[in-house]
Amino acid sequence: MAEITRIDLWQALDSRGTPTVAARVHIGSHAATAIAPSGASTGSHEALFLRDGKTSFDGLGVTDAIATFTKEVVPALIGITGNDFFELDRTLRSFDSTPTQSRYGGHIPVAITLATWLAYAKRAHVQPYEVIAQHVGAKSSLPLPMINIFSGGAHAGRAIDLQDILAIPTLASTFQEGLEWIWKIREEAKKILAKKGFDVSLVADEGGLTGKLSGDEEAIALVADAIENAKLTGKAHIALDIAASQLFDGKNYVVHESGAEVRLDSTSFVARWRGWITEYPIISVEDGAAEDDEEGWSEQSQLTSQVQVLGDDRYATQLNRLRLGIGKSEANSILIKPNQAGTLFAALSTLKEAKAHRWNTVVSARSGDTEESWLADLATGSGAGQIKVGSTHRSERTSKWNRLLELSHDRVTPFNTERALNRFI
Ligand code: 2PG
Ligand code: MG
Repeated sequence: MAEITRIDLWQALDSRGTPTVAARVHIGSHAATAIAPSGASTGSHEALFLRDGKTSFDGLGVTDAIATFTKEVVPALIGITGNDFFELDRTLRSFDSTPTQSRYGGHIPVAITLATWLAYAKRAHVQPYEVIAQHVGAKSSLPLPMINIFSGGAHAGRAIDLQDILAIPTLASTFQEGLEWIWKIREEAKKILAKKGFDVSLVADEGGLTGKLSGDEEAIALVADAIENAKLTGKAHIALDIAASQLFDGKNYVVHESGAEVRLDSTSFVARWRGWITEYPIISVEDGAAEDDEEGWSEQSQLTSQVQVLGDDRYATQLNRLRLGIGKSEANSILIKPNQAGTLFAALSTLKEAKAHRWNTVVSARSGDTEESWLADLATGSGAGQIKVGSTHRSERTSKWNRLLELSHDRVTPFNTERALNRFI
């Protein structure tokens, strides 16, 4: 018997101290908990996070949403088999078929579907990643990490316009080695930032360094110098999350150069970062145009042979949106965030479709994340190839790195050696 026998829901806090939903799913005597993460730079196409808007936590509370969901939806989920992700998704969507789950939000369904997976793994006496590997039909492999070094945008009080400057240990031969390389790069970046007079003890939402530099390019140069100082030139490369939706006013992109505001049209905006990829060792660019800026995305399509052109807000882990992107050949990779999709099944369906079209997949945490480590199992079991979790600092980030180190120690899954990303080196 592997059916869901009970579901408990309660309000918890994420890493930003914001209320979120915790779900505990029971399969007979086995139970597991999962907490929904939440973003700061959320896209308009992703599953919604509905908050109560009352006095509790200044409107951010979710207890009313939990009470309604428990009464109206939970009874229909009891009795569903724990590894029948499809049936769980189908039943949840029979209560709310809107693309962004606008009736109940995606936060409760995602927490329940994740907890069901984890409870089922316990019931089946297997590791969580093994359940995912079986569902996806993938060969498990430890993902190549993409790790935040310097933060700006919505994750760091808009210190710079770019949201994330990350490093990838492209030539590392083990996960441990890769993690240590990035740690070294972050230490070198810290030294440079300290010399510039910034307080390096403060960290941004995802544990990265930050500071009000003169502009984006100074921050990119800082990370490039850190790679060089760590003696990792050619072995580690830079990834950017431009999070361009945050900079777009519907017509122009508003960025800052030495304190002055500059307005750029789509072509000039993409040309701006295209210049950076020729100058610096950048091999991956996420959300290089705003989510609905068709012109910007078509500009980027010309760069798919040069860098990993990665879509986050643009696809919002939604299958139909990914299909549109594949049809236009406007990118070559997608970020997979379970809470954007609203259920585990939906996230895995999007991941499978991307892989079937040979797009790279990067499983990603949110800026408001939790102490849980299931994301590491999700990335490993699905053979996603890459993972993005934030920096090497803060427990909600290290919980994922530490789980990957555990899997690495157990030597049951190899480190991703396919490295579809390496063609951009
Ligand atoms: C992103 C994520 C994670 P957020 O944009 O990729 O870095 O940020 O969760 O705020 O959307
Ligand atoms: Mg992003």
